[in-house]
Amino acid sequence: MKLAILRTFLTAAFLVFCFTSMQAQDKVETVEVKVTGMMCGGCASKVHKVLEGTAGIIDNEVKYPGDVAVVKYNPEKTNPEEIVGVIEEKTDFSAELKEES
Ligand SMILES: [Cu+2]
Repeated sequence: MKLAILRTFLTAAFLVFCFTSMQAQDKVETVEVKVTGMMCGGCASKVHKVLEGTAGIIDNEVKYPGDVAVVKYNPEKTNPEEIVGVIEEKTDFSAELKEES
């Protein structure tokens, strides 16, 4: 009888643990930024490196040709406007948010 209670308690504790560790994970959102002015793959990798070094950005892929940066970020640490600002400030290219479709 006691064993059954203990087992129930352990199961419940385990589920709570799983739930809290899921909650603790970083939130991730994705934004697409149109980057204008890139002339080659080297330009794209420059933008990539700038984004890589920016706080709150988890992952990013800069496409050339295509002229778009797909940026995964933590919405608690940065936002799309800031990401656009960083590209404009630290590279020679212009950036703007892609229209949501
Ligand atoms: Cu280039």
